[in-house]
Amino acid sequence: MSTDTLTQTASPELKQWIIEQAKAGHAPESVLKAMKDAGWQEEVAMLALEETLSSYLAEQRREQSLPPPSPAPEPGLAGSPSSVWAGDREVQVLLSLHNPRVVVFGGFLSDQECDDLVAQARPRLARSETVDNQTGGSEVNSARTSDGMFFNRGESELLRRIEARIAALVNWPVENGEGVQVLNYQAGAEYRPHYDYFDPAQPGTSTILKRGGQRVGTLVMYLNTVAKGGGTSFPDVQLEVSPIKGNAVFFSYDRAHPVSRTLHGGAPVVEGEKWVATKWMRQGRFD
Ligand code: PD2
Ligand code: ZN
Repeated sequence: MSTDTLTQTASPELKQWIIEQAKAGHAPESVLKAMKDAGWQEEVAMLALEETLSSYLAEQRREQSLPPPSPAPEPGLAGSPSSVWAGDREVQVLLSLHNPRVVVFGGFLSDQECDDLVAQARPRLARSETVDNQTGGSEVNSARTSDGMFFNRGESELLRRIEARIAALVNWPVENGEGVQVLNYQAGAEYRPHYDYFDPAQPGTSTILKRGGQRVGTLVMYLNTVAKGGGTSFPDVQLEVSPIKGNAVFFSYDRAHPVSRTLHGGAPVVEGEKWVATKWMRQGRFD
C-alpha cells in the first residue's frame, strides 16, 4: 500500500487496494488499522474508506441490475483495415465507434442489388407495423410513418446472396437472422428513436423471445441516396449516418438495456424519398 501522507487523499492505487481487501473478506476495521499503521490519520482514513467502499458498492448494484452480456455479431476489424472481405465482395469501413458499437460500411450493396431489392419489395409494401409490446403481435404506430414489407429469409437468389454477405461481414450465422425488411419513407416520414431489442419489462417479450431469443445486432442498408434528411441518428452520441445508396450502418447491443447506447432513429426525409433494407440478428436460430 502506498499513502500520500502529505495531502492524505486516496490515490487510485489505494482505492484499488481497499476494494481488494473488501473482496478478500477483510473487515473494514482491520483495513482501517492497516491504513493507520501506514501513517494515515484515523479520520482521513475513515473518510477514504467510506467513500471508496460506497462508490464500489453502488457500481456493483448498477452492474447487478443489468442483464448479463450476450455474444453479439462483430465485424473483423482488428488492425483497423480500410476495407474488409465479405465473402463475395470487398466492403469499405467508413467509421467505427466502440461505445455504442456502430460501424458504417461503404459499398456493401451494388447499385444493381439496391435497385433489384426495391423492385422486388415495391409491390409488397404496406403501412409499417411495429411490435406490440403488450401482446407480442404487431400494430400500426405513428412513431413510424414509412411503408414496409418483410422478405422471407433466403426467398430469392438475391436475398441468399445478401444474407450470406451479411453473415460473412459480421461473423453471425445466416440462421440467426430475421427476414430482411424493406422500408420506404416519403418526404416528411420518419422513424422516431427507439431500441431494436425487445424490452425485457414488457409482457409480450417472453413470447417474442421463444423464437430465436433477443435481437443482438442490426444492419440498415441504404437502397437509394436521399437528397436531404433521412439519416440514421444515434442521439446518445449525436451521430448521424447519411443515407447513401449501397452503404450500410451496423450496430450491436450485447445487453437489452439502454447502457448499450443504441437508441437510434430515422430522421425525417426532407427532400426526395428513402428506401432501406434492415437485417436484424438474433441470439439463436430464427426458424
Ligand atoms: O431507416 C432508418 O434509418 C432506420 C432507423 C432506425 C431503420 C431502423 N431503425 C430499423 O429498421 O430498425
Ligand atoms: Zn431500428
